[in-house]
Amino acid sequence: MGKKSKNNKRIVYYISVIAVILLICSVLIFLFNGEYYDKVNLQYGKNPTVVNFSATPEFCQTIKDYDARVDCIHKNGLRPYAKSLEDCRQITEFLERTACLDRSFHITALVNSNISMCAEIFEQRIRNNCYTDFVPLYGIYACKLVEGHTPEEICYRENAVYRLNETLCQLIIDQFEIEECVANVRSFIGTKKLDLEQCAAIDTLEYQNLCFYKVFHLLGGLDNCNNTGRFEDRCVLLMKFNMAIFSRDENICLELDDEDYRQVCLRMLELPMSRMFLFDSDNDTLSDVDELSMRLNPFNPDSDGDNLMDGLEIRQHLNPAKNDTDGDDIMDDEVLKQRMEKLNIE
Ligand SMILES: [Ca+2]
Ligand SMILES: [Ca+2]
Ligand SMILES: [Ca+2]
Ligand SMILES: [Ca+2]
Repeated sequence: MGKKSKNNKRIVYYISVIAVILLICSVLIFLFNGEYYDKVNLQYGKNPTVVNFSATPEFCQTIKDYDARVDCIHKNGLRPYAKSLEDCRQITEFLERTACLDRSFHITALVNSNISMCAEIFEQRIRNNCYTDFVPLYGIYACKLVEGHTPEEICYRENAVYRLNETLCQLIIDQFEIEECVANVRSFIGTKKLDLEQCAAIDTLEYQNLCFYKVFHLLGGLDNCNNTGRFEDRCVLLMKFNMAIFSRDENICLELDDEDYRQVCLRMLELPMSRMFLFDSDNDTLSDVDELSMRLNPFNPDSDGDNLMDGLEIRQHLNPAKNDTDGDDIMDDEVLKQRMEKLNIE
């Protein structure tokens, strides 16, 4: 009897060991597959830095950074590859070697959960992205390693978004960035809860739009817009616009109820895929698509007529849809003039 139970114990032990090995293998396959990487980045609403994984065209189009998007489209469908550090070191051309090593360090750091390896990355942007990718594990410790003021703030924002906790946005110094961060967190919460009312309550129109878009999509897209109550029109508009762009179907553009959306849609179909999301019809440095999402006029560089271009207002943290952002009876152009004079004096 004793021998039998000893044998049983041994079998259970071997089965457990095999199960653990299988589990580790599947995790590694999952990580190397790149999906983890892309999803982690997307999850934070951030541009993936490495996009040569087997991404879908839809995924590629969600990447904001122009070069990364083009790269993604070109490489779409190809198997991912991250050469080993040794292979990278064999490359004679300096830039190519550095890029290869950076990519390899980045992936190896993530796969081995080794944040210190990020320090080996040559290019600052990729190095910062590497640190930021450790937010889920290390929280703001990862942000502290990021170099430069803006990337640090972006990292804090990602930390807040990852934890779906808007109070963490207060780590950011700039008031405008705090508001962006809060809107970003709320947009993720709205998406997670599939709560359209929550989306509607977001002040920052860009994030409000993003929240709506994602929830409509998750609720079943165009076919289910009739279940979205008072948001039905918006659902139809966003889903149809999206469908027209991706199927490059002019007829769907023409069905759009909103004049700006219709015009931008037709315009986009005249452009190659790689340019259509960046195209800026009125040259105010905001793309047509961004203007739609902020409900600005894509064909008028100064939507609110206060003599300041839409793009300039965004960069100066003024409201491009109001000629007096804070309602203190001092017009935005005067506010900017005063700021400039102050800078000249100091
Ligand atoms: Ca524009
Ligand atoms: Ca404009
Ligand atoms: Ca303006
Ligand atoms: Ca304004």
